[in-house]
Amino acid sequence: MQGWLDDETASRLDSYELRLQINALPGSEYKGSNLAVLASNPLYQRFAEVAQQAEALGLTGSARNQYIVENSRADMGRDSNHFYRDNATAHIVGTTQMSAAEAAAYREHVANTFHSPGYTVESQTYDDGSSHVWVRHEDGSVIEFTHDLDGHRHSQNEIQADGDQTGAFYAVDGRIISLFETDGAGDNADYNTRTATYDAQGRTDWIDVRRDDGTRDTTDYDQD
Ligand SMILES: [Ca+2]
Ligand SMILES: [Ca+2]
Repeated sequence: MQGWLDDETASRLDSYELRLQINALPGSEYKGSNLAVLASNPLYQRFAEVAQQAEALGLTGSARNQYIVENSRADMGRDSNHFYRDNATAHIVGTTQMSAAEAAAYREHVANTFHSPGYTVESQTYDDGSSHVWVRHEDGSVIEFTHDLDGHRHSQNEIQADGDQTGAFYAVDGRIISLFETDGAGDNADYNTRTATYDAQGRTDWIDVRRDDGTRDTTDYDQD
């Protein structure tokens, strides 16, 4: 099982590094959507995080790659709603000719070992070059990302299974322009939506609260 997931993780790591190389090429049309994928796919985010740790540990070459694979294996197990975990399990159960009782125990062991919630990634690139990515988790929560033509993150929105949402809009330099919350679950009596807008210095410029009864409260701090 471990070897199976490691093989898949290593080939994903290859494609991750290829994407990084593509980004280093000047004038690639593919660059914006490629950056968007690198920034929003949970496995690639994990690679970026672990690669940094490997670098801090002074690891290079195959030792570095091995470190990344070992520390991303559990993340690979979550990918595509446990597609690789479950396929490997079925293969192992079949080829080792386990009895029904053994197979049940083995499946349980695997599910307990690689237990992080699964997810799927869906993405779309539009005619104007901007892109939209949805990471849908097994528990019903979704993280949505939008990126512009050049791959700058434009927005990020987390939608919980109960409908509550929290999100942000970003300027091209990564600065937060606004934060918003939506009480989709209807369990917060004091608001339906609330939005805070920030100026270039990060100061609160504007707060807009819409209540469940349709009334609205706005506060203008009149910043730049
Ligand atoms: Ca709520
Ligand atoms: Ca409410």
